[in-house]
Amino acid sequence: MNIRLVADSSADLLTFEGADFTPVPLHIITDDGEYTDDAALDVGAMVQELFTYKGRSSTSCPNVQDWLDAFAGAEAVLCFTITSNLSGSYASAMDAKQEYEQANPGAQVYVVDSLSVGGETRLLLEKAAEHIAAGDSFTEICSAVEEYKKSTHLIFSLESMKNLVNNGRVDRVTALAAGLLGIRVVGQASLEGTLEVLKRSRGKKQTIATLFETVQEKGFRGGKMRIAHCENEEAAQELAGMVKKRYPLADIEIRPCRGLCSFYAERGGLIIGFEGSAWK
Ligand code: X90
Repeated sequence: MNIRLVADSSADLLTFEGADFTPVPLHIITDDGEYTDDAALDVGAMVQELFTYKGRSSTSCPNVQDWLDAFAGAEAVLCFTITSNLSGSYASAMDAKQEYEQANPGAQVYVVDSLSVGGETRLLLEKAAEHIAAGDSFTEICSAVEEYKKSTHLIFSLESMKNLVNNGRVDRVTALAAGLLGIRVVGQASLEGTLEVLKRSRGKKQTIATLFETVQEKGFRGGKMRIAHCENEEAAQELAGMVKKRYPLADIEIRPCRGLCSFYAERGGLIIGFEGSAWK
């Protein structure tokens, strides 16, 4: 049985080597128009335009039809969404699952609520791909992913939370307590899939040290780490270097954020998914 992997664009993936993979874009909307977070999006140009743009901006998640189009023709689908606590993506994927299974008797769709974004979702996809390659059954693969999710984490550092606050994805009190201006915030995707501020830091060096300290506190001991950055490759490399020095065998990959994550993380942001200890 062929199993298709599907993920919304919060996972920052356009392709997935060795798997039947279909990405589904979210959208970034301004008064001037709309950016679709797909392979055709020029992320750098979008970040630059948004940097000088003064009007309103927001995002929207895939609708049921978008998901149905991605499922089309598949016998079995493993679908990954951004955290259901900050987006409607999971809810519309669940509606699409129901519709697809009704319209295609025998077809199976399993929707994974990543409770996260970016690199953590990517780790879940990698786990699924591993089990698909091993020839495991659909049920086995789904439970392996859910089991793995119990010990994967996501932390981030942000130089601005403007778009997160303006779109109600983090409450104003949290943002103000964190300090909106001039202070970098280090936080995590909480167990419930919300944005939780953990620490504040000043300056680039301190931020990277804080990130390194935080991954270790959360149980990273040299396993997989997936770093995404919004126009901050240098900081991503520095963090990777620090991790490699302590854990030479760590499996680290760095990539730029695509549109959705760039919109919310903003210039300078780092988003890090990694293997740690089990959530308690
Ligand atoms: O449905 C939509 O319009 C999408 C809403 C997405 C809201 C949050 C995106 C966060 C992107 C920012 C740093 C990581 C935060 C992790 C929190 C779980 C990345």
